[in-house]
Amino acid sequence: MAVEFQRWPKQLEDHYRQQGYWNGHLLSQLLTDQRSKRPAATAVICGERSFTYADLDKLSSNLAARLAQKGLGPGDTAVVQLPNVAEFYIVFFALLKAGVAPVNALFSHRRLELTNYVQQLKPRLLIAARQHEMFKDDRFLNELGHVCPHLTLALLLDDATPARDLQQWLQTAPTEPDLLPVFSTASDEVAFFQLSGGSTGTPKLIPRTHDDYGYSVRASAEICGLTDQTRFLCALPAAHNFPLSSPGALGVFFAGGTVVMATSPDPLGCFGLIEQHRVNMTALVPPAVALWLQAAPEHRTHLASLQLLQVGGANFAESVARRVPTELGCKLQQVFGMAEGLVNYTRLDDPDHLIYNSQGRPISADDELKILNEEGEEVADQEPGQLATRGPYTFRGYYRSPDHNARAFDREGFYYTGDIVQRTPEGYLRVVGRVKDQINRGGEKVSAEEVENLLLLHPDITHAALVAVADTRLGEKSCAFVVSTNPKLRAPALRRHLFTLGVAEYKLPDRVHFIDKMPLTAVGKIDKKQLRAQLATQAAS
Ligand code: J2J
Repeated sequence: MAVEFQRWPKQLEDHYRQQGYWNGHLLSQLLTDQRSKRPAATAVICGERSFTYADLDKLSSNLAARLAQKGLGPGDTAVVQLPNVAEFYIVFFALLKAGVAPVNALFSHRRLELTNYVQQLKPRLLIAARQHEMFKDDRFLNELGHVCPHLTLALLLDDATPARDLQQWLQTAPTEPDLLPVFSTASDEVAFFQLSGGSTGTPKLIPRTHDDYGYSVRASAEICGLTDQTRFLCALPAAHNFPLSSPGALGVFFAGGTVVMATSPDPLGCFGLIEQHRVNMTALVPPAVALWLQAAPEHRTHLASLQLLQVGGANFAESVARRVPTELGCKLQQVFGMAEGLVNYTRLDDPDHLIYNSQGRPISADDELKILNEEGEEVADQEPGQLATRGPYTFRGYYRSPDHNARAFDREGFYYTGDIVQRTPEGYLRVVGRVKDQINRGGEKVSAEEVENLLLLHPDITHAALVAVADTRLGEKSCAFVVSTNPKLRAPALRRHLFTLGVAEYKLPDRVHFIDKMPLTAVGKIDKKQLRAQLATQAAS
């Protein structure tokens, strides 16, 4: 039994294998290879604790074996939510070894997101942390059990009862390992689910196979020059595609280096870790870079070991990009990627104009790109158009979403990214806009439709529209326009409404405008262009 997903056409699969992109390895082999090569080397530093490759391998094997004893294996799924701690990787490898496909929720996700993942995947296993407000007691756990009766096993970081405590499951080897069921997973099956930034009413899950994800990790590690000397600071949420795979922690493990965990990108915490652990590389979103630049003058000596800063996830102004080498004392690499697949990098030896003024070029010679105008025709170099792509590590369909997939892909299997880009004569991309209905809040993606639907659940609201508004710190913030039947309704009550529904805090509208009626387009849809124009005029005045 395996998890269902949309495969690549056979001809492309054969081509990807012939080219060596898909090498037939499971993702867990990244770890088992290093366990053989350098068991005593440090793989992860997490606060006062440090884990060798042998530790990571043993702890993840313990958990994998005990899950297998419970009958979990290929075809099973899991919902996992852990903060930036070493256990995030240990659990990830354990599930890969057991053949259980997890979705790794962000730690900022709350009741609504987790319930949705559980509804979609119907997992038998949940792994979470008691430190999260949702899991302070068992109420939400029980609720999830009602939503999904399959969910029979919950393991929690820092649980008081040994039977449910994740640490116990990691530390204790199975009693009769010889009796373990032997499962086999194929490398072209789903390894795990990535989260889409989303532009639809409900969050979408992205199936990623061992073969496709493994290729993106190995190729990224090579492009970024990772070695066993790499000491990577994971300051973004560990589950996010960027710090996980571009080349991220998995790339570092592939190269035999060390990942240092940070709880957030906060400059002061990170600068201390960089100095203490001689970190030489990290990945940030643009708003965090701005904070680092602000803090750097007084703390420049802490950053002496830092050689490479990767920046991606949202628009990065050229004027800020140019300050990185002089003020932080390291090289800059721009990264334009997406959890759906395609990742672009500026190369380490690129000329300045590309490093500062482009978002890089694709990983693979077999990443196929089309840049299309509104009529669906390919545009010339330098002309803006929507980016569509297919390739050896770009997925072919969201999990169980046939209607949305019919819109997100064309007949040739190209995925429509919703990003407006320009291609330079050198074949590099510049991200210049977006057609998808999403707000990019400094790298955190908010689907307008998702928040609008939640606003409309309020009894006093008849119409709602969420649009982006320019913000100096985050690049964009969200602004909700609402039509209400209750003249006394105020923004705090609306935010409370959303918060009570259990949505992640970053999705709450930063601003709320009450209006009498929505502007409509000729066909009667809400005219978001006009709403954005209103905001722009207000800002200008
Ligand atoms: C402008 N917009 C960007 C950039 C992503 C590496 C890096 C980032 C992500 C990521 C990732 C951008 N400039 N440099 O998965 O592996 C916007 C685009 C894109 C969307 C994807 C990775 N880099 N973006 O951000 O799935 O709109 O992945 O389509 O979170 O972020 O978001 P996400």
